[in-house]
Amino acid sequence: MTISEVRTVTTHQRLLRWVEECRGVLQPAAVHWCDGSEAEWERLCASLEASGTFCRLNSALRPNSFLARSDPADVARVEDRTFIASVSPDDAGPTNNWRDPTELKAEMLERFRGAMAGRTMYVIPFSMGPLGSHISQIGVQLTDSAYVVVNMRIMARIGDAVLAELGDDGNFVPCLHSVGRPLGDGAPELPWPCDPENKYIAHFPETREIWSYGSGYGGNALLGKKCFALRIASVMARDEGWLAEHMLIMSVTPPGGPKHYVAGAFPSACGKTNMAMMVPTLPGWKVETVGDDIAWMRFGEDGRLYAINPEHGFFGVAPNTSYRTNPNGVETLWGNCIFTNTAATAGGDVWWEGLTPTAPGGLTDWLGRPYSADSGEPAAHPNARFTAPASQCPSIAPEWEDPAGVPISAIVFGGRRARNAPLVTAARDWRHGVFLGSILNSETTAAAGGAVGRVRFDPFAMRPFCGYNMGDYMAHWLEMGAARDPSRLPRIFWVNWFRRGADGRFLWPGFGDNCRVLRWIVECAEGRGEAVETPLGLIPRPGALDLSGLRIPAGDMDELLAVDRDAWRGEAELIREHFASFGDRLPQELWAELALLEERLEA
Ligand code: O2Y
Ligand code: MN
Repeated sequence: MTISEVRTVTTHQRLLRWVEECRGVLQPAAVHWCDGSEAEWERLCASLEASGTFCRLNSALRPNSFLARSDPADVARVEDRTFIASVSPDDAGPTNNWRDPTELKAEMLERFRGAMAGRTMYVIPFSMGPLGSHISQIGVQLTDSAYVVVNMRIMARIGDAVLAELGDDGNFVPCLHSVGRPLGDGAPELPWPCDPENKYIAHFPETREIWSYGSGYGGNALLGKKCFALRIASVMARDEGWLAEHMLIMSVTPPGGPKHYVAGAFPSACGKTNMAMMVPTLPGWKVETVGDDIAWMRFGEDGRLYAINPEHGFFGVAPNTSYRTNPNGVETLWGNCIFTNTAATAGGDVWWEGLTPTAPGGLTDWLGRPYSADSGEPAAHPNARFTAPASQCPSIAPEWEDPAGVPISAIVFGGRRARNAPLVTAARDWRHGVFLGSILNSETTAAAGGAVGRVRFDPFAMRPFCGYNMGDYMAHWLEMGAARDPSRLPRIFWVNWFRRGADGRFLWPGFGDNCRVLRWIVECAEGRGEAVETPLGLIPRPGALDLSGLRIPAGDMDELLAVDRDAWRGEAELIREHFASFGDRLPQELWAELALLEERLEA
């Protein structure tokens, strides 16, 4: 294809030049501009079946759906191969892997040279957020993976409509991706091509570019998600005065209204997708889903913070998604889905641990082997995923694609803590809320490997996803709330669903009963939540949490809400170390908040 042939697709000169330049380096056999149509989906899925990447599921059980099994060496995001290549190492900060951008580009160019030989280079114009929203952004991903194209079609708005929106000179983030396995010289095609020994997930924040090489999986390869919507967007948000956050967005409506919108940041393995799709246990209360992973937020002229979900689908972790933990999640998956690394049933459907209490007979595991429960191994990979259209979620909010966004009443930070962190704490004001976000932490679980129960700070649940120095990021949060009418700002909270008693039992039932905490949160947002002071923040006054229909012993409730002074003196020491790791990039206001916490602990 020559440049004149593609002119019919777009007249955007910068885009055409970039595609041509990349074609020259990557040397694909063909270039395909994705139009995002149903016919294109069908063609690509058929080609993925032919290459052995996809196995079509039984159409009677799960129409228009496919199972992919990845290379066992390409099963998750790779944080140690994720780079922030800012000009100065200090601009990447202590939580990121820094590389010099010139050196990294030279090194990666050697990998990219000829990397698409024998393959098609797909050009995917995509919009993060509804087309036409002033909060949305456009990207263009080049990839040699048809699997990536069909996943991107679910996760983002792609194709001709996006090119139309881009026009002749619209701005876009260039995202370059290759699985790193050229075909040629007799190299055989593989069901899951990749270059597992040489993965690079690189971000160039100053030039707002993404280069990904060697992996075909999830966050490494679907570049609109973590790479663009969080790492690069966080930099854009800093520069342009908005927020790009690792947050779910949900609505909460009491009987008789009014509807409130809540955004929530939780580190991995804390049940964010389940919470976004919660079925509330309080009679007459309604929860709807706007997004399960990412929120982009800008202040409106009325002084309120408006959020959109920049995504169009869910890339959810399958294991432990069940009718008990997330009925709306399970219902979302009725068809039009891609499953990656789940087990397969004898009847041509998918299965994973936790979906049903026991494994059905005749399973094939995620590696394609006959499964035996006696093996002690799981049938599905623990990071097995579903890619599902958000529109299919029974709890999706009718306004989830509103280009104006939804006004946020409350922001909730949550971690997994067996001890010390109360069920819910309200911040006194924005600055104190930013402090609570900055000290967000979670205990490592057995599933994550390494030491169990070790506290890991994950400020704002953004540790793996902030594209710049986390100290500057905290300063940006402070600045966003400064000089704004406090009565229009969202109230900020910290929650912990995972506190355990001395006997190791979870003290709080969680799941749909979390709406009881949400009830208090929206009451606080309306200025009528009844609260008492603790050194950490405000907790519900005894009796202020609606526990009707629950049988929780009073002693358990006391323990759930307790702020133990001795334990928090220890926590304050850990916070001091955490803050010190950011050196002079840690805003003084946060040191001041720590000093206030320490003072209150001694009062
Ligand atoms: O392992 C991956 O590539 C996916 S990671 C992911 C996917 C969806 C939502 N959140 C995450 C995450 O790591 O936070
Ligand atoms: Mn996430």
